[in-house]
Amino acid sequence: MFTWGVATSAYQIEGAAFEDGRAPSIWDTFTRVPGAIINGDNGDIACDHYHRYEEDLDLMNWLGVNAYRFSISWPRVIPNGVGSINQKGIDFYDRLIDGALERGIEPWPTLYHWDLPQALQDRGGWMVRESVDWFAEYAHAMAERFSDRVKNWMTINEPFCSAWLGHLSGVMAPGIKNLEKAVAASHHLLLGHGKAILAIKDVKESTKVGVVLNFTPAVPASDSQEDRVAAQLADGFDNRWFADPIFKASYPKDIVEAFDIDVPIVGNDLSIISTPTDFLGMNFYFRQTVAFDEKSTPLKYRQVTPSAERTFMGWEIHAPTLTELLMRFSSEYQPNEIFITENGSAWDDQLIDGKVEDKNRVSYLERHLEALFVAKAKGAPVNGYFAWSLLDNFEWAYGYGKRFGLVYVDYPTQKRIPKSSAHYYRERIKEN
Ligand code: IFM
Repeated sequence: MFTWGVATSAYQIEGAAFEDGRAPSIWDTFTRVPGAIINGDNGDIACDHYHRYEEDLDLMNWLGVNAYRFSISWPRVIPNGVGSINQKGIDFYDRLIDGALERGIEPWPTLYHWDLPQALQDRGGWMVRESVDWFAEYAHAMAERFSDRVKNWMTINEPFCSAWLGHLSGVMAPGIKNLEKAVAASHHLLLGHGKAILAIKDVKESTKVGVVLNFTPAVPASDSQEDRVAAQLADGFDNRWFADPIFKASYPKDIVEAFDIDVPIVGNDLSIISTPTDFLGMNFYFRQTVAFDEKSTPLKYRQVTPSAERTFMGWEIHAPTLTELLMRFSSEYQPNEIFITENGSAWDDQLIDGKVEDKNRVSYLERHLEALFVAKAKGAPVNGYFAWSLLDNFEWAYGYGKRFGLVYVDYPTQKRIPKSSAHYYRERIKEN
């Protein structure tokens, strides 16, 4: 059966940031940094999903999805990151998982979608090697609580963002700008992923465990040799840096050389990182066009914006890239199974007479689903699709101004209004 789902993440929708024993995460801290987030927004209330999860599960039921990808808020269930468990946090996810199952929806939790407990950041966060064991301990504890009902786990969401955006460009929490620290964080995130697989399987061997990587294929701005090298580097930095260790037990040589920094590999780290995953979660939004740029650091290229159809994020819309990516990945890395764990688009949605007619999102969705099924017909082992996102939500450094939901959220009233794209997705699922 094809998996039809929707995806969300804890910090982006839950709210209830200071309730029932939840402790701060690095995002609670980062959103307080002046100028870090557009409009000074934060996730304190977000979509109030913590209190409205029943209504949100009903919406999923109405859509007809058979899977829900969400993330567990680490500081809600283990406020200090390690040590004592917050039972009220566990109770919330118990209710969520049970409520999903009652509606015939499989729960697909992600363990880490960027909200590291602040208590662990204070001890060095992902930059220090101990983070690997903190994460494995957390994974084990969650598997013990939920693996009686959860059949598919995802370890880490988009380590690219945590490592590069959180520790190199600093546009995401924890807001650090240092290549050496970013490289260390990337290695510990990957190692944490490997150890988390072992921890989950230790609780229940038959559980399926995957990782979620975001892929942004790169095309050269021109035919010049320099631009073609730039596209290779962009592919290495964005895509291969995270896929190669997991699927090939090595870091890409060209990027290691270009960084000119030692990756803090110890002993058999690479064999732990490449512990077989049951599936790959692939997030795809857009492709990038890049050009050689002598002055750019740490790699000599920059993104350019040739005229093309773009979303409200400024991201190019190019659905055939999804087919190419799925084909490339299937042959180059040979995962057992692939699930598109995120795909979607932000638009300047307008609520008019109680309706949101988001034709652009419908068209984006339609084209990307078509691209997925072309790849499937050609043999890519892609067995599911999760639309990003169920709801409009807190879009990180962009705050609430960028809406990705199939369902519009009127934040002052927290009213949920299914957009045209929700109706389209519902019909598409029914047809199948
Ligand atoms: O909102 C994010 C999500 O948290 C991770 N993947 C990309 C989405 C859109 O930017």
